[in-house]
Amino acid sequence: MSAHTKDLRNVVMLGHSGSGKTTLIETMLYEGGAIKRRGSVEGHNTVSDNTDLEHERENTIFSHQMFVNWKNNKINVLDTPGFDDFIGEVVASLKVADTALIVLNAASGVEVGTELVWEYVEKYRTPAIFVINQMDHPKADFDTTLQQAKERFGPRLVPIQYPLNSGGNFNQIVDALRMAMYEFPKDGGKPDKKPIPESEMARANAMHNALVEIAAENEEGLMEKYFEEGNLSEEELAKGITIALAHQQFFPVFVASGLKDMGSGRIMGFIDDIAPSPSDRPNRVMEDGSEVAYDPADKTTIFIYKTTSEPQVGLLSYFKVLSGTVKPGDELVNANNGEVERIAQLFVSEGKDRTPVNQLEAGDLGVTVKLKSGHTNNTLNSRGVNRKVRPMEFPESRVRKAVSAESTADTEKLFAGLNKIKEEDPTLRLEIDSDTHEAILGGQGQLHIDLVKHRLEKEFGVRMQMKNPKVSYRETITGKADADYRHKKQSGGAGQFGEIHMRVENFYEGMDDPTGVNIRQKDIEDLPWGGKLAFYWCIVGGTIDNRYIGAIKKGIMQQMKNGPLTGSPCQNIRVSVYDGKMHSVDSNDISFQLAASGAFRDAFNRSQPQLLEPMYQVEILCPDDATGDVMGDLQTRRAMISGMDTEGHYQKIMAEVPLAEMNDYGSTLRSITGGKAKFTMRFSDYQLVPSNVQQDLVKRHSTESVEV
Ligand SMILES: Nc1nc2c(ncn2[C@@H]2O[C@H](COP(=O)(O)OP(=O)(O)OP(=O)(O)O)[C@@H](O)[C@H]2O)c(=O)[nH]1
Ligand SMILES: [Mg+2]
Repeated sequence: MSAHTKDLRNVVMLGHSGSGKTTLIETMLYEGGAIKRRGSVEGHNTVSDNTDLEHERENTIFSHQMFVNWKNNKINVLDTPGFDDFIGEVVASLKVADTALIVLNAASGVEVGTELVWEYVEKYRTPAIFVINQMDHPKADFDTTLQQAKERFGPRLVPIQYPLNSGGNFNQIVDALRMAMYEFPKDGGKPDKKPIPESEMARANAMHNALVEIAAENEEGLMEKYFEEGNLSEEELAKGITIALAHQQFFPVFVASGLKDMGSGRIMGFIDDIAPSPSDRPNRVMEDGSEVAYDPADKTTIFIYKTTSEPQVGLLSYFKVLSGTVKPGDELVNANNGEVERIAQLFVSEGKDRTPVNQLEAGDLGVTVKLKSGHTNNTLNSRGVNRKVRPMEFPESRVRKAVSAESTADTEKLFAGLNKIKEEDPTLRLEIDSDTHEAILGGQGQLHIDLVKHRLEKEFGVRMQMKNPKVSYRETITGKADADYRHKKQSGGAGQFGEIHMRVENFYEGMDDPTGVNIRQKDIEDLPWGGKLAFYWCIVGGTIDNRYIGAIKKGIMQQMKNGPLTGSPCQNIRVSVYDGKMHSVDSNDISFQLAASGAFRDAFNRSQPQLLEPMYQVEILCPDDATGDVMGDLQTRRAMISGMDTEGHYQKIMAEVPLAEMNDYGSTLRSITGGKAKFTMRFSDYQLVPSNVQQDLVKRHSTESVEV
């Protein structure tokens, strides 16, 4: 249950939804003796997919940590969801894995989920093994799948195996590393190892030679020997490809049917012999640039990559031991918040179950409970050590919804629940929009957000609503105008008097100072909502006293905060106050504040006011044959296409799209491409709203008299 560092293998299972990851893991656990019976996803009894939500959907939603012993090693296996709504689980699991097992469905080839995980495998530089799975499927096509994968992921993808048959008859695999043929019994399990049929020798030899070359290229001395003798021993071959795999020079391809229990044993054997143990991986670089090796004799450091909670238990913190050996009773200091934590109990995870262990060495994965604040991305160290792991970065939200509760009591429950769920799910964002004052929940997709709502209602008993958020517009001007404004009030008591002459213009960086006026004071200020206000005080001869500058600015800012067009904040405006009048008795701060407000509004309305809207840079990856539909849909969203690129049999489309047009984009994209596309979006800037859209928005604001 616990193993030495060099005997550990940490494997993360990655792939498009439905490629068969969960089923393949179940088979691996069964073959390794970790379970006595194989469960199935549809039977709701697999070790991995073990939550009610997963049973309901028959998909993996959360990552799960399990292990299986194979020969001398302990293989920790992390299952991940294939739906990109749950990409956060993939990011976190990859962070602690030393090898990725990328599962391809032989009946559907490279899918968008494969593309997605490949991006992260490359980013993290994780050694990766491909499995062409579901070879028993009636539509399984090994050659096409392999060809697509090679086209997309490059020549470093080299098959170790190929099947001799497929579909319902699938039961034979030729292995070009072992130079043997595996023949499986009808119900799978342990295969017979047989000689490769004569008719297959040419193909098997060619594949074997390709592997020998990879080995020779990656280990000094082997190349010479290879040239001299024309072959390498089995150990030399293993040594060479171990290095090639560890350095991402080589991505081996295996063949399997997880469902039929064919091929998983050989994959585990390869993980055992060839895949890197944590100590074979490069040292981990900490936030401050220092390095940590997976040394069980060093001081202890653990990194929490995931947390969950359980009703009777509370917080569960899943971690990887980065250094030293952790034991129950250890006191560790959280480098992120200074909290001293006692590791009261130490477990290894077996899906839903946990088994207590006495220690875990560097490189191993485990779980502990009831830490005071052991959250995702936290590093815990022995006293006197101050290592901190660079935090994982999670992708930007792709769906945003305004959330509100149905009563005050529900509001409290809503935010308590959201904060709790957010702790477990770092891809979830919650913010209060400072313009619209709405609580905005950001997630990775409609399904992601729907599940959060489901949990809030079911687990936290919240009655709530979710709707598309209001868009925060900005206002500016494109021309210039002057306005004279007098504020005067003389109804009993003290009067009010202030008169201001001002000019407003569109402001831009590097603009020349105004001419024809005497500049006495100049302030260029950043506005809290973005953009600038350039304020020029050009009063001569004391027509307005300097002491009113503050009040005048306040009056301008009041208008700028609630712009004249739609009540949205104004930005990038230059105001020059160049004349006015004051009254020796009636003038005061409030008079000038109101005069400035009125003057600004008048001048603003006459200087070609313009609404600005937030634009997002959207990047879409879709199969060639869906490009027309995706582009057609983008056109209805006022998108500006900024570039296109080819990636294998996928097209990458880059576009600038107004946020107002991005509502429910993920669902639309999914339906027009049959789930074969993915997208990302990030804020780019504010741009002018087309005049017809502006007219509608202004009209809506004036008739409804609400903020748009
Ligand atoms: N024919 C065939 N079907 C398979 C095989 N492996 C899995 N399946 C089926 O494919 C479906 C999806 O399998 P899963 O194991 O849940 O796939 P997954 O990759 O874990 O999917 P996500 O959790 O959604 O990412 C199930 O109905 C399985 O029974 C296989 O080797 N052959
Ligand atoms: Mg799954």
